[in-house]
Amino acid sequence: MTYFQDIPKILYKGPQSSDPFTYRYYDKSRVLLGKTMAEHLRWSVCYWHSFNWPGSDVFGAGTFERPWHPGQTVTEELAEIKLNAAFDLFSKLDTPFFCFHDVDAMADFSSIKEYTANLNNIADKMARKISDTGVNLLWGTANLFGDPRYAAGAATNPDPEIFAWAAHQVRSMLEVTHQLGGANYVLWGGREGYDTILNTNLAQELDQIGRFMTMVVDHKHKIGFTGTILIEPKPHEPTKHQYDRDTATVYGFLQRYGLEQEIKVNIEANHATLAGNSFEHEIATANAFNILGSIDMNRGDPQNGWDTDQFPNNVPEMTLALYHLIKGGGFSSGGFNFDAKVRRQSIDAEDLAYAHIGGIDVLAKALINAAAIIEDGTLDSFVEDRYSRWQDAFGQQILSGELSLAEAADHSVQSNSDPKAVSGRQEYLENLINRFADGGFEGAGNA
Ligand code: XUL
Ligand code: CO
Repeated sequence: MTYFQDIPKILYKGPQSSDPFTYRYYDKSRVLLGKTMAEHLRWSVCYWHSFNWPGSDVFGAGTFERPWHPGQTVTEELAEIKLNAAFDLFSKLDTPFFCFHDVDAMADFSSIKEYTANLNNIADKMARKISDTGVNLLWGTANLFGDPRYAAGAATNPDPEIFAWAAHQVRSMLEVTHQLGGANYVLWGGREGYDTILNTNLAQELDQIGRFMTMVVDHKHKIGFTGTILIEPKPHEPTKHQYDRDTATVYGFLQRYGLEQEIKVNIEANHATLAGNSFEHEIATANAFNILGSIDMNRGDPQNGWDTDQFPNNVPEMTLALYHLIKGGGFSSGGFNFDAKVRRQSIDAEDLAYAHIGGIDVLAKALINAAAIIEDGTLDSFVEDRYSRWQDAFGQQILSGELSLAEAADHSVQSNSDPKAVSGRQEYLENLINRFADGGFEGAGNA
């Protein structure tokens, strides 16, 4: 008997189903473009929003009454009640993966020794749960932002003793992630930035975090962890400015510290929009740099300027995201982690089920749409055609470095060329996408 005892096992029943405890689009073994839906989506439920957040906000206390609820000290016993409930929900949703931060799952601690002991304790219990249920770890991470000691950053802290505490947490969680067979390890630099530039030495802090990332990568190789190390970009919140503000910025950072072959990105939809980018821009940018690792799936609210971490519900938007994801080759070690939380008034166990059912169904429907766009091929051949002149001899000479600026310029002068603009066909392409993404395709896709 657990908190989720009244939630049935969620099964695929097709688009006509009106039972809210069914999947209407997520049919895990349905094959699209040569892979099953489960293989494409590799989705995951996160511990922190679904099992730790008490429903509090800056104006009020927690609204959720979970049996393992924090607010009191999290004992070993409470941590175990939470672990059982979490794996019960994972199994009922039939999710292949989950994610957690060290402090999400373990009992509270008051010293570095107790931290280590409590983490190892829960890791042993979790290992048994993983083998009993077959729900695997998509990624592990360490919380380097919650404790007051990290107020001025973890790796970027002015105090090297705090850097060392962060090193201990990351070493420990990297080893636990390895022990649990995790597919990736994530570093989100929640406070690796500044609240005011008045007290901040940017160059110093960047060198500190550059060194930290190198140490993490070295340790990964030392212990034989074969998963991928991921940085999760976010522009701000909780700090005014975060150093890993978006994918392009992270790529520049990785190149500067020689880490671009070692670390990829975990792109979060709501972080992308906070940075002033679209979600699909971030995916396409990561593809262009070959650093797409994994995705934290959620959405913001266009009227709110903060990280609302809502579950996705916009199929046309997700269709574009899925299109770019598949064009980039899809996930290898990564997946879609629902870094999303139910609203503060959604206080019941069943609300957690509805949220995940809706989220994965939106992704499944978007995947069906994106596969149809790719199979149709019109969009892909349009883009290919648009650049086709670069395949000609002159284009190739430019790209291969054969021509200087003057030689490229002389080509123009000598041929007396007068090239004309051609239409970018934006509206035509938007109409094309709507043919697949507005639901009109739904019947055909599911016939
Ligand atoms: C915060 C956020 C984190 C990371 C993991 O905005 O997204 O939950 O995903 O630390
Ligand atoms: Co996230």
